[in-house]
Amino acid sequence: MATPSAAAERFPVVIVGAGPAGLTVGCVLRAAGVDCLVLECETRAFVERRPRAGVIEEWAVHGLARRGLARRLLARAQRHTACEFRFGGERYLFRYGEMTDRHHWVYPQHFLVTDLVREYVDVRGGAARFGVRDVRLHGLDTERPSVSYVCPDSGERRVAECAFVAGCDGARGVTRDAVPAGRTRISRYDYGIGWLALLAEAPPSAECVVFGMHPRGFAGHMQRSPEVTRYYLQCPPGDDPESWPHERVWGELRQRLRAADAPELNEGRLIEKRVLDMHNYVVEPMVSGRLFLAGDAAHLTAPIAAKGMNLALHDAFLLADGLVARLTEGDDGVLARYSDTCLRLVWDYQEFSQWLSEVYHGTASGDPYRAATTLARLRRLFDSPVAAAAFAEQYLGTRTAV
Ligand code: RFL
Repeated sequence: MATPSAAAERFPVVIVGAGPAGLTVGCVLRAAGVDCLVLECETRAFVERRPRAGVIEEWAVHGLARRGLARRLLARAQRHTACEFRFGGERYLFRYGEMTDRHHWVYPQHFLVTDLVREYVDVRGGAARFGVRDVRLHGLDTERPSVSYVCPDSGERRVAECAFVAGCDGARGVTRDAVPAGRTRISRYDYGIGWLALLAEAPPSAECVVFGMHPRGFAGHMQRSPEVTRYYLQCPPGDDPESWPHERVWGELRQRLRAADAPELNEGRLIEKRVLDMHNYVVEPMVSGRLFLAGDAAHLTAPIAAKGMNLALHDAFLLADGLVARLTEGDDGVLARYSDTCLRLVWDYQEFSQWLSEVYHGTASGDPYRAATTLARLRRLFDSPVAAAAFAEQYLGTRTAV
């Protein structure tokens, strides 16, 4: 049992979690002169190396740039203007850049987290405690909530008093569970499929993102950097990554991504191999008392449509702007609308994820009816300009404004 320490510290805002959401909130608060404390259960070195997302939407990069947070990203990220679908042994290039004059950015999530930690701690002088244990929230329905945690070095329990708590601790965090029972509704959706998520020490094997729809299951190819490529293989949920040795992985990738005139895959050592069970959830409302949830703590979208980090940034921009307005001008308007505004986009992206999931997985469902309707959806993308424009809008998130 940790010993409580004597004096409580005081910050206007305590942020739990140093992922894209928490760090973005912290950076914006610091730029506005609002003090805050970031509490993170992992070490700084760990969060700066944890590979995850890569695809960032254009509006999100504009949002980061407007807040002075995209300098390194804009210097290093790749600009993507097309994706490729492979089905029936053929390749179909979807040139959304030509169609819309818009693009995606590809920048590994841990690069962005590294940039944000540096900006928050080293440039904007934000307080952060890494490696903390057993974070607990107290008094969320009062005007003076607090967050306590166990300090990794001393083993002492420390207390940070505040006016607001930002719950940015991801899908496995503790802040969501601090909401009293019955205050929020959690809607869940389980796709009933798994993805073997792989990182290969190999250059990309195509110039853009590739989606392979194959009777053996979906396969995906996504560049991360000139040296590292992310691949996905559909597998049973709960499958053991150890049952996927090197030869089996590359054999399946070659089969599922095979198409006329497609270049051979560049094979390389697999540096990450984990099974993700595809499921989503949404917490409504995203606020309880003085606790504001943001990012994966509030909603999870399986990486099917590459939306999770984008949604986390959308929440973070709104939450940070709302906290700044409240704490510097006494204006409650943005915070009052926070949950409703975020949830509109969250549900829009959830719906697109479901639609896209059927496109990816229908072919391998074993059900000839679903396989045929999947093919009809895919063909429509290439023979109906209206269907193509609708897909591009959702894939790029071009209606999103921050
Ligand atoms: P994060 O990034 O999970 O950060 C939460 C932080 O909180 C810490 N934490 C705690 N700290 C203190 N006390 C506790 N009790 C704590 N519990 C947890 C954690 O250590 C962590 O540092 O949440 P955030 O900020 O909401 O960001 C969400 C994104 O990370 C997530 O949505 C994306 O990674 C999803 N995702 C993708 N999103 C995209 O927009 N585009 C993509 O291309 C994309 N690809 C992906 C993805 C997620 C993937 N995985 C691993 C599920 C690809 C993959 C494989």
